[in-house]
This record gives sequence, structure tokens and C-alpha cells, in this order.
Amino acid sequence: MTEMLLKYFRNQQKQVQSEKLYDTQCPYCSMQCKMQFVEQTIVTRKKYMTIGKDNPTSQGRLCIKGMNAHQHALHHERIKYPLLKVNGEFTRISWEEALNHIKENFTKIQSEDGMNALSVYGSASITNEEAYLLGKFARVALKTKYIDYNGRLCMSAAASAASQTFGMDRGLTNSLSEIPSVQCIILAGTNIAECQPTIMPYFEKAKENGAFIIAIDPRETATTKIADLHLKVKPGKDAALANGLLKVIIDENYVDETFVQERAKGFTEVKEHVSSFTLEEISEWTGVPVADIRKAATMFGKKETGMIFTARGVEQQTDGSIAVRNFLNILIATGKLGKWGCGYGAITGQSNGQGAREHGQKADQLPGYRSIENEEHRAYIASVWGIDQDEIPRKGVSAYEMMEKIHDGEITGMFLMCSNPIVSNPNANFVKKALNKLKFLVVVDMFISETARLADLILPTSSYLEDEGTMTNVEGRVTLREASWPTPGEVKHDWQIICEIARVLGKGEYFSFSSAEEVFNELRVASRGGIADYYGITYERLRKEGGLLWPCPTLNHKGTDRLFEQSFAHSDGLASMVTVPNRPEVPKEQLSEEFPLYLTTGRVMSHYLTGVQTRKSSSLSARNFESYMEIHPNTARKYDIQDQSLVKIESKQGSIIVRSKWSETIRPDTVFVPFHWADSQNVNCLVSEKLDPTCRMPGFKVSAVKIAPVV
Ligand SMILES: Nc1nc2c(c(=O)[nH]1)N[C@H]1C(S)=C(S)[C@@H](COP(=O)(O)OP(=O)(O)OC[C@H]3O[C@@H](n4cnc5c(=O)[nH]c(N)nc54)[C@H](O)[C@@H]3O)O[C@H]1N2
Ligand SMILES: Nc1nc2c(c(=O)[nH]1)N[C@H]1C(S)=C(S)[C@@H](COP(=O)(O)OP(=O)(O)OC[C@H]3O[C@@H](n4cnc5c(=O)[nH]c(N)nc54)[C@H](O)[C@@H]3O)O[C@H]1N2
Ligand code: SF4
Ligand SMILES: [Mo]
Repeated sequence: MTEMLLKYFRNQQKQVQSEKLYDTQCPYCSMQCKMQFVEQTIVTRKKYMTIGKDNPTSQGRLCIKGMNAHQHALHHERIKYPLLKVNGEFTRISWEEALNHIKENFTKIQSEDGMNALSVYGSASITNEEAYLLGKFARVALKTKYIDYNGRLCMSAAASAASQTFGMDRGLTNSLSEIPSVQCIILAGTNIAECQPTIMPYFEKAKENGAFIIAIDPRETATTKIADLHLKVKPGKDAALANGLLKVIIDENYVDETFVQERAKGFTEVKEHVSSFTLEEISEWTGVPVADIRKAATMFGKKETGMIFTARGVEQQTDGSIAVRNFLNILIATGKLGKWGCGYGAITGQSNGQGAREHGQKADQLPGYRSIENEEHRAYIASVWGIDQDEIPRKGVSAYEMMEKIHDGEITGMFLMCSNPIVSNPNANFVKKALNKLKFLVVVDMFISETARLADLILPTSSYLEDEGTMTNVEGRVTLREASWPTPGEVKHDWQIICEIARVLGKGEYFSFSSAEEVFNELRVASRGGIADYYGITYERLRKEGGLLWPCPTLNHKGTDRLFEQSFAHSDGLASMVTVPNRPEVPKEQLSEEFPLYLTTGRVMSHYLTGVQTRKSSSLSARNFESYMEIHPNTARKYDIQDQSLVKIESKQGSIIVRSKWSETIRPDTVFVPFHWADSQNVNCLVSEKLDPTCRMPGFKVSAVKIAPVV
């Protein structure tokens, strides 16, 4: 009898409980961890969770952000209909009304202020298909030269350094699978433990295998804890520190003479340059003891295999691109490129930080990493797009410079997709003022972000759970993000929105796509023969093979795991070394009596970028619900600042108020504030407008500030 009852209940349970699985990829960082969104129905109750799924990059792992990503996607504040600002209030309108409104305002601006008065601001958190389409939209549908994207604030220094040194920019020159066997690793200005947590096992394995790990960071972080040697550099002095390392490598003869002779140019000049300064000078300028510089260089020089990784600590500087080039000089001098266990990694930031920098959203770029100023490249892309070569506008300006052009009245309209620039741009108060001056601002977002609040029209877009497309991850591996969760309300995908606006502007014939895959098939052709060649990659292959590393020029090409084995991508096949001054040509913010402390900015594990998504997630915001300032207790006492008390931080640009957090492990001359919070906690109100002269990267990582307790 009991057994019969049990059987009965089990059957009942089966009927009322169901579980549906949706394949997807994490919307946050460049690891692009594959995962499954799980919807359980228990009686009438729904329960949701996210679990990891095996793949070559993250191997099934997830971090806390990935596990809770669905919380923002399912959040009740998702916008579900187009919203028009009427008398200062957002009012629901239909898509038809929204599209007509765009047509009317765009056409008016074009006739009143000229074609280049419209601008496009894109993102590296959208798919390759969408990034490609946005570039095409600016050039073909709007005919404007003004397009740039948030990746300018992220990957531009590393991208420009790799392009100049190697002739090609793929974040990692080797696949992650080589890391466990690398014998010496330099982690410069990267906090992988908090920012790409699922990459850590590769480095932990290397350590188990005896690797010597060197970290360069002004703070102790979860990442520097795995290092054997931590160089606690003064913020902004990485270029000089790399010169110190190079000097030891050259003076102590760790140079791979054959490699510098046969595979590179510029070594003689670099050798001469390093003889013009002493290690003591470098030590004083960078704050790193001579013995530590010597130890790091010796270890890197003498080990047979070695890799250097940089991230935003080194790159988000007004000399970021040349600082990275100096780390690449070290790799070339020691011959640690193009072979097993030897290479460079610029740890990519956003989910599609790699792919979105290859297919034409950048001010000076056409798809396939082509140049908009190169006649051959223009001719090829014009042929793919079916337009005349002369119709493609010339290059525009970088993201922040577009804000300046708005301020000057040259740009009067903006179409902004997937970014929150009034929180993420430097000189945030100025950027807010600029966006407020626009005649017409359209923002495409999932939420009413701080920037969307300023918009005239907000268009509701789909989340990662709903929007299918390809993303190119930290390795340069193109992956297919499946998405089958239904879109809420009247939400549309970013690529659909672009196509529909093009249609009402009379350019529908160039944007007649009915799926992301169709867009990808055009992207494949547009990238064909370019540096970032995706031609051989198809949705079918991605489904079957689980991701392919570009370049992949033909349908039977297996993708490229390791770059530069035989030659570099410059036309002469050589890597290009450069001499880097210890003191940058454009001086950085200097400490003064009035502003006696360095401010550096960055991230915490539980939040993502400007926090619009992660602040919506209860599990994530419970971990850090407000901003803070990390400060050394000795410094705090000097300025009368208690632990956990409110402190005012002020620079020449502005001021903010956050809570103090004492930490014995940060440099005493430096404070750190994360940038995930807005309004009165927006740290970018303090960051200056100065840009790297080469790549136009802002100097997010060094400001001069003063601090005072809030009474
Ligand atoms: N949890 C989380 N993960 C993320 C993101 C996020 O917002 N949150 N964002 C993603 C994106 S878009 C990006 S770009 C990456 C960023 O990834 P990272 O670049 O690793 O992150 P950051 O915290 O900006 O900076 C890294 C480290 O640089 C150090 N640093 C500051 N100034 C200097 C300096 O002058 N020299 C050196 N050598 N180091 C310095 C900081 O103390 C910090 O520990 O992370 C991605 N992953
Ligand atoms: N002080 C300081 N400032 C920094 C940095 C720093 O280290 N320090 N780092 C810089 C870096 S590396 C980066 S990458 C930038 C990033 O800064 P932002 O470009 O501002 O990035 P997010 O905060 O991710 O803003 C993305 C917005 O798009 C929305 N969104 C998310 N997914 C989608 C989508 O699929 N489609 C659409 N249409 N919208 C979507 C989100 O809700 C959010 O409002 O910040 C930079 N700013
Ligand atoms: S945030 Fe990055 S490491 Fe974490 S789950 Fe998402 S993709 Fe993976
Ligand atoms: Mo980034």
C-alpha cells in the first residue's frame, strides 16, 4: 500500500514540477562563460537559477556575477515599451510613433546642421552582428563620420600598442590552455581574480607547476596574492618600470640575440636608450625598490617560457599605449613570442570587447579591422555594402571627443546604444552638460540608466537571455551565444532596432536582415581578407565546434590558436620595438600641496561597470551596496578620517562623497575608488579630460586629489 502511495505521489510530483534549460552566455566579462538558465516550476511557483556549462575557455566555471545575471534580466524595472519624454516625463508610445519621431528629428538635424551633426555611440557589450551593423548604420544610413564606442575607454591602448608592435591586435597571442605550463608570468595592472575570476585556475595551475608570478599594482588585491613578487608601483609609472626591467634584461644579457636580429626591428635604439638612465632613477620615479626590479627582470629573463599580461591598470593612462609597447619590448628582447608558453595577453574587458573592436564601430575603422582611410579597404567594403566608395565618410573622433563636439555645438543629435557615458566617461560633469545640450538623444537600453534619464527617446532592448549572436571572447575565440528566452513586452533586439530605423530613413534595402545569422553571414564576407578574418566561421561550425579562434579565413580552416609563430603581421613580417621615455611627453596629473594624493579607480568582484545591471541584482548589490575609498590607515589618520566614515574627495574637476575603508595594503600615497556607482558617488566627476595622444584613452587610473572628513 505505502509503495503504491509513494508511486502515486512521485507521479504527481513529476506532473507539477518541470525544469526548462536555456543555453546562454554570461553578459558580463570577456571570459564569456557558457551557462544554462534554469527555470523550475514547482506547483505554480517559478524558481530561476544559472549553472555553468562546459566549454574550452571557462570549462564550466562561473563566478558570482554569472550565477546571478538572470536577476537583472528578469528585473521588474526592465523597460518594455518605447518611452518618449513629454514635459520631462517618460511616456509609453508605440514603435511606429517612436520610429516616426526618429525619422522626423534625424532628418531635421541633418537639414539644419549637416550630416555630421548626427553621431552614434556604440558598445562592446553588444554582439559582433550588432557592432558590425551599427558601424554600417552610421556610414550608410546616417552618412555621418561621427561614430565611436565605449571600448575606446577600455581596449584602445592595448589595441593600438599591439597593432603598432605586431601589426595585429588579438588580445591573447596564445590560447589559455598554454598558461599552466608557463614558467614566469607578469600580471601588470590586471586584477583577474575579481574581473575574470574563471580564468584563475589557469594561473593557479601554472603556480602549482612552479611558475614564478610577478604582479604590478599599487594595491594588494586577490590577484597580487597569488604572486611571488609584488611590485607596488606608483600609479601611472608603468612605462618607466618596464624600462627598468628592460635595462636589467639587456645589461645582464638575457636578450635573445637571434630573435631581435631576425624577427624584430628597433633593438639597437632600445639598447642605447636603456643605457641613458640608472635603475636608481627608475626606482625613485616608480616607487619600486631596485632589488625588486632586478629580481623580476632576472626571473623573467632566465626562464625558458614567459608571458606578460596587461589590463586597464597599465592601459587607462594618458601614456597607456606606449606603456604597453614597453612591456611588448620586454617580450621581443627575450624572444618570448610565437612559441609554446610565450606570448602577450591584453586581458579584454567587456563581454565582446574583442569582437566589437574589429568590425567597424571605431571612428577610424571598417569591418575586419580595416582602416577607413585606406583606399583599398574602402573600395572592398563599399562593394560589400553595395554603395559607392566615396559615399563612405572619413574618420571621426574618439568617444570623449564626441562629447566635446557636442559641447561645441558641432554634434547636435546622438544615437546611443548600450552604454552609460555620463557615469563611465572622464570629466563626468562636463559630459552630462554636453548630453543635455543635444537637440535629440536616443538611448537604446534595458533600463532607464543615468544617461537614459537625459534622453528624448528610450528604446527597449533585449537582454543576453533573449538575443542570439556571436561574441568574441578573451582568447579571440568566436563563440555563439544561443538565446531562446522570450523577449518581454514590446522589446526588440539591438540589430532589429538598427534595421527598423534604417528602413524609416529610406535605407531599408541595405538592412534587410531577418535574423542575427543573416547579419553574421554579411559580416563574414565584409571581414574576408582583413586582419580579423571571420570568413571561415559559420553558426553551424560554432554549434558543432564550440568556438573558433580568428583568423579563420576558410570554411575548412581550424582557426588560429597561436599567433606570430613564423612572422608578425606587419608587411615586413617584423615586430617593431620603440624607445619609451620614463616621463611621458604629455605630463600626467602631478601631486601638489593642494592635491597631495593619487586617486586610482577600478572594479570590485560583485559589480559590473557603471552598475546599471548589477545594482539591480539583489545578490550582487548585497555584497557592495555603496561605493568606498580604500586608504592606508596612516594616511587616513593624517587627514583625520576614521574607518567606515564619510569622506569628501576632491580634484580639479569636481568632488564626490563616499565611505572610507582602511587597508594596510594600499600604497600610502594612493587611494582607490571603484566606478560602479553614479550621481554623488560617481568617481568620474574627479577624472580629467586628458587623453592618450595616440589612442585617445582617458587617464582613469591617475588623478591628483585631496580628501577631508565629512562632518
Ligand atoms: N567584477 C568585474 N569584472 C569585470 C568588470 C567589472 O566592472 N567588474 N569589467 C570588465 C571590463 S569592461 C574590464 S575593462 C576589465 C578590467 O579589468 P582590470 O583592468 O583587471 O580591472 P581594474 O580594477 O580596472 O584595474 C586593474 C588593477 O589595476 C590597478 N591599477 C591602478 N592603477 C594602476 C597603475 O597605475 N599601474 C598598475 N600597474 N596598476 C594599476 C588597480 O589597483 C586594479 O587592481 O574587467 C572586466 N571584468
Ligand atoms: N573611472 C573609471 N571609469 C571607467 C573605467 C575605469 O576603470 N575607471 N573603465 C572604463 C571601461 S574599461 C569601460 S568598458 C567603460 C564602460 O562603461 P559603459 O559603456 O557606460 O558600460 P555599462 O555600465 O556596461 O553600460 C551599459 C549600458 O547598456 C545597457 N545594456 C546592457 N546590455 C545591453 C544590450 O545588449 N543592449 C543595449 N542596447 N543596452 C544594454 C546597460 O543596462 C547599461 O545601462 O567604463 C569606463 N570608465
Ligand atoms: S562575469 Fe566573467 S567570469 Fe564571471 S561568469 Fe560572467 S563571464 Fe564568467
Ligand atoms: Mo572595459
